Amino acid sequence: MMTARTCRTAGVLVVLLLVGGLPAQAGTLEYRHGMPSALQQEVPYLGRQQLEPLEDPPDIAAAPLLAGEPVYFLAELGDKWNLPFVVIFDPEARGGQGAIYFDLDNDGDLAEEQPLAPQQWGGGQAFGPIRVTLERDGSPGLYHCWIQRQQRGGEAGGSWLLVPGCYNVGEITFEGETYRCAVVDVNGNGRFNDYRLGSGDRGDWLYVDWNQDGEFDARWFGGERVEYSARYWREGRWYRPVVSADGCEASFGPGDFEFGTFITDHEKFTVRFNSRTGSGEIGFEGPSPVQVPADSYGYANIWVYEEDEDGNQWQAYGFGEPWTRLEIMWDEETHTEFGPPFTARLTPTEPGPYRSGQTVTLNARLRGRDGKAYYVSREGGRRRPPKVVVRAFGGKELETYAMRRGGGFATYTVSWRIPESMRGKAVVAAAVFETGPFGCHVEEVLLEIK
Ligand SMILES: [Ca+2]
Ligand SMILES: [Ca+2]
Ligand SMILES: [Ca+2]
Ligand SMILES: [Ca+2]
Repeated sequence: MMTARTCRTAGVLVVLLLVGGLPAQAGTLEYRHGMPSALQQEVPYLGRQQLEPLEDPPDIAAAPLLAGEPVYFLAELGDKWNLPFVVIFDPEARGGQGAIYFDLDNDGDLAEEQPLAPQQWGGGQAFGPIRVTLERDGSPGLYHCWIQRQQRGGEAGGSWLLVPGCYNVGEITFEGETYRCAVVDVNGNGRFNDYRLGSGDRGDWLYVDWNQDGEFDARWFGGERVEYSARYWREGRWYRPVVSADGCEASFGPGDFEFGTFITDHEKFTVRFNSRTGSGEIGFEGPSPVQVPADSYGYANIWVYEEDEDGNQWQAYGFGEPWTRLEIMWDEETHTEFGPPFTARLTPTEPGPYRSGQTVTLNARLRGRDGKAYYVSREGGRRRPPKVVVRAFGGKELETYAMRRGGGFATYTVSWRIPESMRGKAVVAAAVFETGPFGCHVEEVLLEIK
């Protein structure tokens, strides 16, 4: 019989340090579990794993006595090489209240499992707590989670989630200082040390109370959320974060990587790159040049900052396709261009010539030199949509129309009913964005109207 292990006590850690040679700065975190709503008072986000109903029942040894038409799920928890856990939802159990059966010992026998009744939580139902022993890096430990059903407007199925009912909290040492930290299983797979590997993927988080105000700031960048990765950048230096799979230990080691030099012509910027070799996402700030661990990266998110003549701070945020690849080679320089000066492009969704009275849809985007779409905003201000300006060919301004957001990331659109007055004319249309101190080239389109 194995003994389930929760996080080690300080006394046990001392012994392990002598025997196992763990890094001396390894913190020992305390495992907390409970209702997610209660846990979120300390940790803003606990994570989730989306559960998809299976089309066919999985191969199981024994089923519980079911009252209704069951829905089957597989939940991935613990070590990657373990079989997923079988979950059964019986909508008619407990007099029509519904119940969840979770194969706690993962032996395919669900007849032996106790039905879990729903509790109302978070605008839906939550079944739990599920208290399961997981193997993580080969050692067994306790993990608490809930199965949540989110239903909108009484829809029959709804969406199903596995929500962690736990996190680990304690202290971490960084540059000789001690900070409060929490380790969160954001992708809800029972392990606390997953890297984010691509844009459609999620990794786990380490919260560090950097400003020591007793709270974890969940803002995405510049906050206190460390997206767990093999490399971590803070105030111009790189570190090697280490979190154990069970989330009980967290430390920052020295960032003794092989570096290349990243060069761009922006004075102030922030970028996030996905590693294409499986080391997780990294983020760092300019000015250029920056020493960056040698790796093959894909661009994920980019921010460029500039100040205008009146001292206002402006920000351009770029994301999405094209998924540019960037190779940072050891001891070599990599020059790259992104962000402004922008190109403002207006695209009619159907080809001309057009008729007066016809309604044409015009889309506009602001593209950076990397080809990505960008949003531009002034600090403290709102993102202003662009205007479409229509001019007579080679002449004066005829009409101006306000655009609205729509049709994808950083895309604006307007449905333009071509006025009678433009019949038989060739006009020029362009999208005019507010780009503050950022340079912008406006591309005009010629529209021939019959
Ligand atoms: Ca059993
Ligand atoms: Ca079982
Ligand atoms: Ca995880
Ligand atoms: Ca804080």
